[in-house]
Amino acid sequence: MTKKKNTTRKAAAPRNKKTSAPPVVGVIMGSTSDWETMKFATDALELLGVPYEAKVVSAHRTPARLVAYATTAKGRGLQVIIAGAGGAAHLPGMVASMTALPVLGVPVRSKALSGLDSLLSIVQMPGGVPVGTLAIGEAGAKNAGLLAGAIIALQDKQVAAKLDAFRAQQTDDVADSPDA
Ligand code: RP5
Repeated sequence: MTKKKNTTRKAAAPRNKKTSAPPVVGVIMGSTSDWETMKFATDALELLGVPYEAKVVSAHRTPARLVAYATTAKGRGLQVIIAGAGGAAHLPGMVASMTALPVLGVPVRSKALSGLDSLLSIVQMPGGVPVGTLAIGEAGAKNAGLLAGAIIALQDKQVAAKLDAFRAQQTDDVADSPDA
């Protein structure tokens, strides 16, 4: 049977920046509908010059893909995984259960509960299987990208320099007064 393509969501599919360097950060999400949020993570990684890959891996709809991804991630050279999901957001926790790599979880804003369900699903991990949980939505995705970059920067001077420059610029951009 041929697979039916979901053309209505084509524009929202994760994009992988063409780069010669192998990815060190894996950005995964439960659905193409999460890409609108998760692209803020990859934007941050691009800003810091961190090679990444972006994939759709659903804990509920593609469990075999999830197992394959999580169990091969470290061997493929990934150093950090950012996992975003919404609603009953099992993806970050399930990935963390199958790899010792640091996993950063991004709660995607859900239609029904505005992402509070996603947040609670991701943050309440039992002691022993950590997921570093970020804020709901775009800010969480952006910060996941920056945090992954900060982890990579511990052993990569070029990424560290870009991170320092970003932080300095952010500080410089703050006005002295509200009407400046
Ligand atoms: C979750 O269900 C996904 O992470 C997404 O946030 C949510 C809705 O998915 P779609 O119905 O849009 O594919 O698994």
